[in-house]
Amino acid sequence: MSDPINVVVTGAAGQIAYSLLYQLAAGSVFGPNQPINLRLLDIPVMLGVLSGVVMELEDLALPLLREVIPTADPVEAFKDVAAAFLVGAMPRKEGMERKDLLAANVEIFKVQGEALDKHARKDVKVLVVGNPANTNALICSHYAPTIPKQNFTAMTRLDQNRAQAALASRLGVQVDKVKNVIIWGNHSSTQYPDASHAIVTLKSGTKPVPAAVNNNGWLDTTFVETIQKRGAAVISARKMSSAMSAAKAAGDHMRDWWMGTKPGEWVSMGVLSDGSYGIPKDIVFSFPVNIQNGQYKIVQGLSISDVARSKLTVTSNELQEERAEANNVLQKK
Ligand code: NAX
Repeated sequence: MSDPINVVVTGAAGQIAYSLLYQLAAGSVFGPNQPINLRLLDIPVMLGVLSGVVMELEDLALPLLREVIPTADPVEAFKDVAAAFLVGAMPRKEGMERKDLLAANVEIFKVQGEALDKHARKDVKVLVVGNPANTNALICSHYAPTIPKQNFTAMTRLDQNRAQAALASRLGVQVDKVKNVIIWGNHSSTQYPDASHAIVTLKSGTKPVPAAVNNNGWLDTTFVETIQKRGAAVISARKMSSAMSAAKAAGDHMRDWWMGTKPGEWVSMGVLSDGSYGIPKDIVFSFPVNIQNGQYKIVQGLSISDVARSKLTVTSNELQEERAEANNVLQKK
């Protein structure tokens, strides 16, 4: 058994955290030999609800879960954390413009970036789930200058999981038979789910997904739009946003970052662009990555079709606009 690590979850009284916390306590993310101390951050008005979550965590009776601290104080929450799930964010209310949402969140992620900078381990792995996730991750890293920029990531794994499941369903295979589908860009409706480099294992052997689907029209339109709009479809049916699947994806993202990816396989993560594939630098953009020893590398050398290039431009333009709006808000403060 290793020594326990501190793990913080923000928005800990919310619905994604409710599913995520069990995975963390059960060892599904950091492994069966890694005990954890949980730091649960929410806003003061939610501390009553959070105390119920703490009771349930105790009642799980799971040996890997050592200490649980519920708090509304970012200093206490971020103390010596090795991993941070930044789930809590200001939700979009009716009539709220995108820039109002961004303004509210910029402030939250500035405060949390500063707290991480002062109190977290310098090798902390930060996963931003709260929306707008990519730009929130960028802001957060900006306010944590002593932590390497590559330690800040945004979640597009739910989009990847959705895309993988949709392709498996189309091909009539188990979901784990499909690999290497890519989510490029922003976790928003401009994201580009790209199946052109994906592979599928069929009874007859391994095949490129485009050849197995044999319908580029479907792959370029219906498939892309279904994944882009999947979040909205869940809200329309459930009257609440995706939570179980979002929590599972957050666990997948952190587990792969912690444990690594298998040879020849990649996963998508929102990471600071280094200019790969002609994407502007200094935006948090979802790329395919390989991970080894806790370090990810953007997969290089993939071919980008003209269709893909135009979609990458749309989503990177949106991220540049978000960054400009966020900077605007911060300069006014
Ligand atoms: P909930 O509204 O159920 O929970 C959010 C929690 O965050 C609340 O308990 C709230 O009090 C708390 N909170 C607000 N401000 C906080 C602050 N400053 N510090 C700490 N906690 C704070 O939302 P939930 O369904 O759990 O969703 C959380 C976030 O995930 C939202 O921003 C949502 O849009 C985003 N999502 C991101 C996804 C992704 O793929 N990146 C997918 C799922 C989800 O939509």
